[in-house]
Amino acid sequence: ASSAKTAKAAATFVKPREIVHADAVVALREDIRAKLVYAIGKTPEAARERDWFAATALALRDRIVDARDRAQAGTVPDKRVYYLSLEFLIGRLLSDAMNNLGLVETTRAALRDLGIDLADVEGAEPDAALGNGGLGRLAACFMESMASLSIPAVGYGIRYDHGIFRQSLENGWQREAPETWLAEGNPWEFARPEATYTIGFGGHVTMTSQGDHHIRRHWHPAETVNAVAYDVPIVGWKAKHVNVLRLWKAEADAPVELARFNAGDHVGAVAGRARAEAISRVLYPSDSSAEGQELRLRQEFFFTSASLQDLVRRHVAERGSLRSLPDHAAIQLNDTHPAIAVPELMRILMEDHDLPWEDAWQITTHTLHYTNHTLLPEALETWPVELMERLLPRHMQIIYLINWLHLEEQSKNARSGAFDVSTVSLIDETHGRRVRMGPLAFHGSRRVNGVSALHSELLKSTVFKDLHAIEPEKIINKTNGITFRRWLHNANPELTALAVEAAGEGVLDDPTLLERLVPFADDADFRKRYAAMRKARKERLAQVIAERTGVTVDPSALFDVQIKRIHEYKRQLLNLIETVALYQAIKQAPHKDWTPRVKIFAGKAAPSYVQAKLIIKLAGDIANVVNNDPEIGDRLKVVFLPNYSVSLAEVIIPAADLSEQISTAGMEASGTGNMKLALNGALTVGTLDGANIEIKDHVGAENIFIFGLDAEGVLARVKEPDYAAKAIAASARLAAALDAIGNGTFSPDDPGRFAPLVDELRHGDRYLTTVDFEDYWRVQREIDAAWKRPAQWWRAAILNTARMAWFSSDRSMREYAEEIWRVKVA
Ligand code: B1H
Repeated sequence: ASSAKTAKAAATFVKPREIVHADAVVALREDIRAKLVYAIGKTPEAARERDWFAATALALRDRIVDARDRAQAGTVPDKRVYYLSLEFLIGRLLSDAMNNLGLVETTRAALRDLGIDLADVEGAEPDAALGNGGLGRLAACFMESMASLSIPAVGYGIRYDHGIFRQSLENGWQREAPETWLAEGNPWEFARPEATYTIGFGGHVTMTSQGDHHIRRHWHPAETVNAVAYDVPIVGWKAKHVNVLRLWKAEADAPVELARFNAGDHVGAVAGRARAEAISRVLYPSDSSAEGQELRLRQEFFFTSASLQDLVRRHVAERGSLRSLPDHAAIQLNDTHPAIAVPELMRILMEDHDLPWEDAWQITTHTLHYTNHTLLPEALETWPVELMERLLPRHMQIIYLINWLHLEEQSKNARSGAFDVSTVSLIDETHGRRVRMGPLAFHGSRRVNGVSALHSELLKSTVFKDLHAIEPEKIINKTNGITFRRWLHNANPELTALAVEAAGEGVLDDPTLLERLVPFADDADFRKRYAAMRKARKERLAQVIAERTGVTVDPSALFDVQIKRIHEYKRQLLNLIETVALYQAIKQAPHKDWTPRVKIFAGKAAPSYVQAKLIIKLAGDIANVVNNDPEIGDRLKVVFLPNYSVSLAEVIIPAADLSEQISTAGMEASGTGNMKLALNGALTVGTLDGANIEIKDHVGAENIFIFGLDAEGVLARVKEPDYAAKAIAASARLAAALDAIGNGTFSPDDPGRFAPLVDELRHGDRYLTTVDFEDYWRVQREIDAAWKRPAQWWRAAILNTARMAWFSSDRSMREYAEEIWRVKVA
């Protein structure tokens, strides 16, 4: 709580834009007091910060409900969006709620009257960390933007008891502990036990003849689990609209098996309950790799089936016939995790609503849409046919029939002569028989989108090449975005105040007005104040670094930030090798005028990802040597901040001078941290990958540092034999850095510790780290030089802020609404 307090302290000296009405303060104060006493059951004297948080959240939740009833009471929207996602990384909701209700200063004043500091209350809220990284955070930004644009939408996901694990460092090694955000309840949610659905697993399928050629099939699951709804209201900007995030909790239909209990088997009587409830117990902690376990498939089907049953029931209640479903519902599948929606919607339409196959297919393929988030082969989901047949026998039959009709169509189709049907089949026969969820989602959807311009083009030329040839209109691009309410207004109130001063209040509603900052980039006084804003944020981050790592850093040094999941393709290792090379260069020329840098890393590794965990250890070992070398002093510091989270990102991002976006070109589908950092005025050092390319187009090539091979260059280089050995032979600097890492310079207690990392670079280097090293070194020295010209540096930083408006998730959501969902935006 203490560092959250420091992070928020600045808000007190920003002049409030909000008009604070004394009677509104009194009303909120009394509501908070009443919630504390009657809903939480505590006296103000006995209340802890966590209790004040819950009371404040409950009082604000009442106002969100009032806003919803004012805006939407009794109205049936023409069309709703249903966003199905296994992850929603929403983080803390208090500042979102206050900001969008226009009650930040009112809440601060109400709590002050009660003798409570708002910053402490904010710090007491646990992050809702129901996601791994970019994919889950994107879903959260999209929910906020849909509410702000008054797009009627429901987000559907799982109410995990345990979100992404808590990371700590033990001697520099990552340790995982369970995360417990629900331990003290969740004041934002409404339990809706009346919205409970039965989810089946296993069992068998029967056939009944309906006369003539009509055969009906019916699934008889062997096992059933209940899905119980919990609703979190999501309030949009200025409280003009409220949507709901509906999260499903798994419950056993019989909490105790009475017969076994009565027979004396008290433990066995509750075993089924544990098995059922395991489904919503924990988020799978893998980012960008598919987890092939049975429980994961159960999670996917559980939340998909519950969500489809819920929206079908709502549609029938409002409209009667399911034939009009595509006119009133647009379902977005966030990656293939809910791709089982294709056969499940077919099954519901045919089995529960008696529609013939052709009609069910027409409805399904005009209602579903699919977003792809990755090209990495290890992340493309496939499920063994044997497992699907055992867990979802009816769905497997439907998939077989969809595939048969699809392949028949292709063999009839003249154009198909050009390719082998096995490349478009929904079943992969090469690694045992497996269902390919990407092609299933593609074939069952009306539109398929990638998440950046480059990524969408690569979808067409690589993973979906042949399916794209069959339906060339299906793949479209929708570049990702971020919500400016959280990532600018809430995370950086000082920069927001500067933007309002320069561009007017309207910039809060319409970020394209940030363009009005462009002329201020040439105003020396404005630059000074922009730099002062950054300095204040860096001082606060320095405090957090000191508290959490014990390392003292100088806030006037260049803060160089790489914050994201640890993955080889994201190349934290490239950054660390450059760190070692820089360390060696400083040691060789200690009297040179080096630009002081603080290299800041944060991010979690999947618990089973051995190389990623070793990279974290390497960062810590390098930090120990570099930070304690008296010859280095403040010229280079290295810190790894543990337990990266949405709330930690909110502290780091406004304090960053340099944003590391250095993935191997063609591998990062988009990135969204890159957008948050550039919006807050960090200059990007990056490859031509994902959305970096579009960021460069917007901020201008002279205001970003691009290096390395592009995606085409990568494709060409991997065909050259021994590319890594050649790159190492050509760079003495690289060779020396690798030698130091490999020979135990940073791990004298275990000299061979990092051999696996170095050997992989020397003999494989799938991510072309060695190949891009020299150009990365070159551009980093260019950055050192640029830091020494502050007028130009801050000019470029201001131009980044001024030109990032296009990356608002409001723009993304408007594009989805118009081109995919065909829903009206208010
Ligand atoms: C992204 C994932 C992902 N792409 C599998 N793919 C997962 C894949 O649990 N799993 O099995 C979880 C997550 N996540 C990210 O999506 C991309 O790497 C980013 O580049 C992109 O910005 C983000 C949002 O589109």
